[in-house]
Amino acid sequence: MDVNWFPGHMAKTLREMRDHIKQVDLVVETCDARIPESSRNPELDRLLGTKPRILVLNKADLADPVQTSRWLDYYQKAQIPVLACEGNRRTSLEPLRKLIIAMNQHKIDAAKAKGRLIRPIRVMVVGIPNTGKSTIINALCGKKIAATADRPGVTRHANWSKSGSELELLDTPGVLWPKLGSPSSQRRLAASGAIKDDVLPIEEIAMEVLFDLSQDYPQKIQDRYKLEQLNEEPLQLMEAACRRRGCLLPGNKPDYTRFAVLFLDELRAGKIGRITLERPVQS
Ligand SMILES: Nc1nc2c(ncn2[C@@H]2O[C@H](COP(=O)(O)OP(=O)(O)O)[C@@H](O)[C@H]2O)c(=O)[nH]1
Ligand SMILES: [Mg+2]
Repeated sequence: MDVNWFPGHMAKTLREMRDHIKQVDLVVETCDARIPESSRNPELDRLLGTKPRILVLNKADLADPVQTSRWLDYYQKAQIPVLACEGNRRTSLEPLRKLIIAMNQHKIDAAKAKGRLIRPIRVMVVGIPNTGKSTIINALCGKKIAATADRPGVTRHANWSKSGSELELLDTPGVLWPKLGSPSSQRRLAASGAIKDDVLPIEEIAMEVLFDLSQDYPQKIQDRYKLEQLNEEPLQLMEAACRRRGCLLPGNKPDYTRFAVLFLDELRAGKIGRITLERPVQS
C-alpha cells in the first residue's frame, strides 16, 4: 500500500496538542478494541510524556469479548490504566468517569484542604481517527456537542465541552503517524475505518482481512457468506464470497471492488459478529 495517510492537518493537530498538554490534568487515549495495538499512535508517547493517561479500548461491543479481556490483562500488566468502553452507551462510560476522578483525587483533596474552589478536571481526548473520541465526549456530556461520523476526519478543530461540574473535555482531531506499522497492521487499520477509503486499495485490504478472519473466526465467515468450505487461498476465498453475494460483472466475472465495499461496510458495522483482528503477544 502506498498512500498518504499523514495529511498536513495532522501535523498541525500534533503541534496544537503539544500546546494543550500543559493545560490538562489527564489524557484519555482512545483505540479500537478490535485492533488495540495497530490503532495506537506511537508518536503519542513522546508527545504526552509523563502526563497521566487512561487507555480506552473503545467499540468493545464490536470486539471479541475473550480477546478484549486478554488485552485488558496485557495493558494492566504493563501498568497502563485501561478500560474497555462502548462510546455510544453512556452507562459503559461510568467507570471511565470514575477513574478520571480517582486519578485526580489528590488535586481535589489539596484544593479542598486549602479552602480553594475545586475546578473541573481537564481532560484531553486523543487517538487515531474514527476511534470514537467525539462519541465518548458527547456521551459523557449528555448531549451532542461534538460532530461524529463513521469516517475519519470529521473533527477538524480542538473543542472544549463540559461534563457536569467535574470534567472539562477537549476533543481533538484524530492523528495517524507518518510511518504506520507492518503491512498487515496497516490493513487492519484501514479495515477498521481509520483511513479514508478513497486513498486505499480496498480490494487488497478486503481480501487479506477476509482471509485472516477465515482463519481466526471460520464459522462466522462461513455463516455470513454462506460458504460450505473456506478456501485456503485468499483470492479464491474472496472470489467465492463475491459470487455468493452476487457481486458480478458482465460475463459472470467477480466484481471485487463492489464486494470490497460491501465487506468493509459489514465488518465496520459489526455484521460479521464480534471480532478482534489482533491478539496480545503473551509475555
Ligand atoms: N459500535 C460502536 N460504534 C461506535 C462506538 N464509539 C463510536 N462509534 C461510532 O464510530 C464512529 C466514529 O466515531 P467518532 O466519535 O466520530 O470518532 P472520532 O473520529 O474518534 O471522533 C461513529 O459512527 C460512532 O457512532 C462504540 O463504542 N461502538
Ligand atoms: Mg471526532
